[in-house]
Formats: sequence, structure tokens, C-alpha cells
Amino acid sequence: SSQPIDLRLPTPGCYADPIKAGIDADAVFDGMTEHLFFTLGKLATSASLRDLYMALSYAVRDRLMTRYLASQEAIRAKPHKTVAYFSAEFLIGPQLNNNLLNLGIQEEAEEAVKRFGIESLNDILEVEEEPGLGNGGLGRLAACYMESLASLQVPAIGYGIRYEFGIFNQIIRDGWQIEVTDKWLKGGWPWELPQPDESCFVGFGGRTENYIDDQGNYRSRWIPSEHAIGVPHDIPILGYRVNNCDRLRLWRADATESFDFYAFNIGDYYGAVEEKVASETISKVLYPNDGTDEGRRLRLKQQHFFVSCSLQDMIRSLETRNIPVEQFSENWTVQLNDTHPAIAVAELMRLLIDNHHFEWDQAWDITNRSVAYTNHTLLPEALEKWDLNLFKSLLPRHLELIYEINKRFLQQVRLRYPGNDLILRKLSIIDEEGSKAVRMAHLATIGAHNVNGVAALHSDLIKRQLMPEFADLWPEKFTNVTNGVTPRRWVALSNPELASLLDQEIGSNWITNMDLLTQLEEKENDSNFLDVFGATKLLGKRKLAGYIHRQTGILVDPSTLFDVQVKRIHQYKRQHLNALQIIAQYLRIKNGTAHSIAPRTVIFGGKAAPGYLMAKLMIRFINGIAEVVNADPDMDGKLRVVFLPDYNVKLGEQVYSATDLSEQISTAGKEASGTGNMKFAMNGALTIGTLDGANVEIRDRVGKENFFLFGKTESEIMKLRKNGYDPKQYIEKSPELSEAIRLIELGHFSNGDNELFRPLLNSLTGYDPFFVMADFDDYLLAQDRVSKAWQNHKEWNRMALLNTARSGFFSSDRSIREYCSSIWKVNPLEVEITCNIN
Ligand code: B1N
Repeated sequence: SSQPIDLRLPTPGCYADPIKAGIDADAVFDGMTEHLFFTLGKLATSASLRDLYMALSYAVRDRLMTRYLASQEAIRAKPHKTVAYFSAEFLIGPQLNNNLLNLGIQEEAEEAVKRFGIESLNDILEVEEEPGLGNGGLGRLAACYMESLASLQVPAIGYGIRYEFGIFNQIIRDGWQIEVTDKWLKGGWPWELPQPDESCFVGFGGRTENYIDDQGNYRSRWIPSEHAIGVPHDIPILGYRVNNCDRLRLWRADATESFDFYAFNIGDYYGAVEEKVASETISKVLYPNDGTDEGRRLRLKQQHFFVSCSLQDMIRSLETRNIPVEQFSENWTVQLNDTHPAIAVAELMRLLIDNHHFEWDQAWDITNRSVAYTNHTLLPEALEKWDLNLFKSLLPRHLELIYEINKRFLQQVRLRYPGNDLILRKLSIIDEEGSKAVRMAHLATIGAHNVNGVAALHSDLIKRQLMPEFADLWPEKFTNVTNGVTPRRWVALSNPELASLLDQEIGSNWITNMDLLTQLEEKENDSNFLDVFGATKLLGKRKLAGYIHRQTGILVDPSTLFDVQVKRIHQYKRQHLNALQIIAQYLRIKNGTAHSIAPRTVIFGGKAAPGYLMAKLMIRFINGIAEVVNADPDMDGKLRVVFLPDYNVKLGEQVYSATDLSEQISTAGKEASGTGNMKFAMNGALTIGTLDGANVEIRDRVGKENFFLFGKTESEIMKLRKNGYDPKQYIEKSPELSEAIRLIELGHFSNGDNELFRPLLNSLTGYDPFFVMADFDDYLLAQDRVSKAWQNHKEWNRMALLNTARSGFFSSDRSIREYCSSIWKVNPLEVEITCNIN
């Protein structure tokens, strides 16, 4: 007998102790007290804020377990197709407040912590260390998608790596970025459940051999020379006010033997631990690259490690439920988050053929039906290619299988395009131009039944520019799913003032149905409402101003226009375009020609890949400008420049709600989608941006009159490049640009050092690969329109409101619904809490 439960009540008799399942303030308080005492060994009287954070987290985690176990039990009881989201990155951010929100016990927790003498729950939330297991948009997208899957009641598991060190912490010293190791596990992290009993073996290196089995069948097998063990660490992902609680399963690499006993016995202690150290290196650290490939052996090891563990885990789960492996694709759908897990195509074939003795055609059918691939970038430097010799030495059996996949595929191409050798070379998985390499995007595209881009323009460019021959061969395989972000974290948690205003005005259903926000359009001419809407923004800006002061010592005025660019630092994202514009405004103020410019606080945040020298120089450049501008009394009340160190999810939560102007200024055709752009729009920031990525769709939806557009289109950029682009022509034509550049050359922003920014200037005035000079004047004009619009606050607030009202499409719930119906073919599975288990 199963019966639905009221989430607001304890669940007596169900899996857990009734006291532990209780979610009123008394029960949360009791849970904290117990964990302080028994788990942390502390008395309430001597508990630190961190102790209280840990105690509350454990108490909340306890309250997830009923739903977590019931969700797994639901799948065990009745087979149901489950999403396996494969990603090398999951940037999940702080967990405590999200779980409180989704459980519906924020107020109860607030009351419980007050009984420990804490003024506000915020003081405890502050303490949480976030797992930085991702670089930027790609990893954060995976986290939003997991949250939406659970909220939409779709059975899902996220598979990835439990990096011991995530993305580095960034400090700024003398204007430069310094990278500091991210020891996120140091104080113990309460949200993960290690499951050592479900560990998996993974091989590397060695050789392959052919043999004849007992039935006389001719077979191949892999004899690896090394092994590692993957130990799963599970993180519960609770949906919003539902019983469904999905899982993020991250693998930690362990050595197979902690000691080599022979070496140990002959007295070689260091030699004995060497192999252990090598195995455990696999999950040591996240590659801090965003949008670039890192062609390192260890990275390929990481990819194979987590993919192999995950596929073995999925097959084992079928076996334990007595589901034949033949039915893999009816029970699992695998989404490859970019090509980082693309080895899954070969690994699934290997497991099916070598271990489960499937025939090729059936194995291929299963693989192809199960796997789909999302492409996240067109940048050539980000398209993964593995040197053939490296690949062969690490994954010899996979290479054999890839050759066979390629042979069969190329035969298909030959039949379709007789006598066209060029197309064979273009489409082959093996790159034969120069030194040979395995093209992972080709492996993924051939192995998958669907390939999607992440915004309409991007998906179109995949078909027209990146893979035209593949698109011609399989037109129906190529689709689009525009990215989205979860309104739970990016509105409800990060902008509580706006959230409660929305609750008041349109009721609280917007949080799971963002299309309801269009009801706000009725308020666009309601002067009082616009004032209130503006006031919520001002609250966010005051909080951010406080944070800026504490972190950087810079005093900023919350009544100025908060103009924000937060994202990874990259030439294609063009933070230097923004920086040059600041210099132009600075010069106008200095020259007394700044007539109607809005008083601004320009805020930057973001990390540069440690090996990306130009991006690091861009950070130095911004800080050089900030130093001059902020020290000049002529700029008081007119211009401030802030570089916020260590931009991460937690800081993002403070920034999106406090922004008036969102900078989305990448070179058209370069930003696949962007997702920060969506978070800003939802929170009522206006965008200044190019027609790139999802900006195009944001502008279409919020209305072109509520968006500051500038810059060349993707096709104009292409034309410029083809006709021989010369940045110098643009510089000569633009007095303000010339003057800005002259000032940098003179060392005005580097204490007279006229060498410091030379590489940046040479790039901009020489090749200018991202057309900064070509877009500068139009950008400046758009900034003038921004300044003008800011003069009329009422009008600004109206435009901001329309941005919020029309941003519902960019909820990740919409994206996930699209994946479910058009790619995964999965349905929700409602989880009921039943009381017949004990
Ligand atoms: O993925 C995001 C998009 O919104 C961004 O536009 C896009 O730049 C980003 C190699 C990447 N593309 N490629 C990467 C990350 C790490 C790495 O090692 C490439 N990240 C993106 C979500 O779709």
C-alpha cells in the first residue's frame, strides 16, 4: 500500500526514524543538537559557526534520505528509463540553502539556528565551502540540469569525477592573478555519501590479444598493464518540493593495492607506494581550462576512468535488477556533455562485445540508441584530438574498436559519395593531416543518435561550419536545445527580495513555471510597482557594495549603474573591449566632454586558465585601469572600476541580483550560448551585447527595445576575415580609440611601464583575432545609449521588469523538457513515499 505524504510533515515508519524525518523547527534543532554531540563531538555551548554549519547540514542531509532511498527504490521496483548525464565537470555550488529551499524548510532552519544564539541563517550559509568541480558555463550547466531533472521528477544520475582539488582559488596580487590550491575537502564535506561496496575496476595500457573461448568462438580481449579502483561518492540532488531525489555519482580513484608487497619486503618503501600515488593522481585535480583542449595523458586517463566506472555501474545496475543487458538502451540514456566523455562510445562497445559477448551489430545498435552528444564550442583549440600513439599506449583495445567503427562508417560514406576521397579524409575519426590523432567529436557524432548545440545560432553553425558533411549525411541527427538555468538557485536563493515580490504579485508558482512571469507585463506602466521593483534591485546592490568594500577596500555607491562582466577571462569574451571603453569614458571625464554619461561602477570577475598568458595579462590590464581611475578625484561619483577576486558560484549568487547592466560582448559566432546572460536577464538586468550565442534569443524574447545591441554579426565577421581584416583602419578612423591606445602605450595604466601591456596591444593592433577594434565604435555608441537610458529611472525599471517578465524561456526546466521529449524519450516517475518497507 502506498500513500502520498505531506512533505511538511514527518514520515513516520518510513525508512527512517520519525524524529529524524521531522522537518519542523523543533526537529531541526534536535537534529542539530544530536549531530553536534554525536557526530562532531561538540557541546552546543562551545560550537563554532562552522560546527553549526556542519550540524545543520547533517540534520538536513538526514531529512533527504527518505526521499533519496524512495527514489532509488522506485526504479528498483519497476524498470524506468533513467538519464545518465556524463560530465567531466559539475559546478554544483553551495548545497545547504538549496536543500533547505527544495525541502521547504528555510524558515524552520532559521528558527532552529536562532536557538543557538545565531542572528541569521545567513551567517551559517556563509561558512559553506563550495566544490569547484568545474571551470565555467559547461560545469554549471550540468548542475542546473541535474536540479531541473529532479524537480521535473525524472530519474537521473550524474556521473563525473570527485576531484580532490577543484578549480584554483584566485587571489590578486599587484594586479596579477595568483592561483592557490582549492582544498575544498579539508574541513570535511557533509553532502557526499561514499559507497565503497560499489567500487569499480578500470584498466589502462597493456596490450590486446585474440583467443578462442570454450564454445570455440573467436574473441578479443584487453590485458591492461595498470589498474585503478573507482570509489563512488554520491551527492543527493533533491527536486523542488517533490519526493524525487536524484544522485550525482562522482568517482574517486584509489590504488588497487595500497602497497606493492614485494617492493616493501625488500625495503623499498618509496617504490612500494609509487603505484598507489600514480593511481590516486587520476582524480587529484580538475584541468583548469575552459574552452581549450589540454592534450595531456592524465586528462585522457581521467576521462576513461570515470566513463568506464560509470558504464560498468550502469550495466551492473541492470544485472542486479535482473534486466537483460540487451535492454540497456530501454533503461538508460547517456548524454555526453561535450567530448570529454566521448570515449564512452568505444568503452560501451568494448564492455558489450568483450565482456558480454554481443555481436558487433547488436552492440552498435545498443550504443547508438543510448548515446547522445552535446557540443559546447566551435573554437578549434577546444576540439579534442588525441595523439594516436598516446591513445594506443593508454587504450589499445579502444583504438582497435575505433578503427573498426571508422572502417564501417567510412564504407557508408563511400556508398553515399562514390569516388570522393576528400570527404573520407574530412569525416574520418582518425586525423591523418600531420601527426595522426583521434578526433573525439567525430567519434561522438558517429556513435550518437543525436548531436545538439546549446543555442539556436550555435546549432546552426555546427551544421553550416563545423560539421557540414556530417549534417549532410545525417540531417535529422543535428538538433538544438537552447541552454537554461535553474530559477531555484538563480532567482529564489540568490535574489530573495525579488522572489518574495514575485510571490506577492503573481503567486509562488513561477518557481516551477517561469512562463507565469509574463503576468508582470501588466505592471509595466504601474509607477508604484516599478519603484518597488527598483527598490529590490537597490537592496541587492547595497549588499554587493558591502562585499566589495570588505574584499577590495573600494567604496562603491549603490545608486550608480552597476555594470557587470563576470565569466571566464578569454580573448573571445573580450573583457579588453570593456576595459578600452572604460578608458574612453575616463578620458571624456578628464577632458570635460562627458556630458550625459551615467555614473557607473564597472565590475569584473573571472578566472584565467593558468597557462593562458594573454588572459592573465587582461586581468592585469583591468586592475591597472582600476588603480588609476579609483585614485583620481575627478572620477569621484562618476566612475569606479572593481575586479572581484575568485569569482565562483557563491559570488555569482551575490552578483546577478545586484546588476543593472549585463555585459555579453563576445565576438559574434564565438560564444556557443552563455548562461550568465540568462541569469542576469531573469534578475532584471538589461543586456549590452552582440548577436552571439543565446543573446540572440534573449533579445528576441525580451524585445529589441529592451536590449542594447551592437557589433558585427557572425556573417559580417566572416566577410571581414575573408577580405583581409586590418584593425589599424578602424583605429585610424576612431579618435577615441586611438587616444585610449596611445595612453596605454605611454604606460599610463602601468605606472609608466610602457612594456607591460605590449603583448596585448600588439595583438589588438596587429591581428586582432577577435575583432575588438572593428566593434569598438559601435560598442561605445551602445554604451552612450545605456547612459541615456539610465537618466530616466522609471523607464529603466520598466525595461528591467520586461526582461524579468519575458525570461521564462531560459529556465533549465524548459531545456530539460526538450531533452526528455526529443532526445532522451524519458518520462517523469513520480516517487511516492510508502510505509511498507520496515
Ligand atoms: O559551455 C557553456 C556555454 O554556455 C558557453 O558558451 C561555452 O563556452 C561553454 C573545454 C569547455 N564550451 N566549451 C567548454 C569547458 C572545459 C573544457 O576543458 C571546453 N565550455 C563551454 C554551456 O553550454
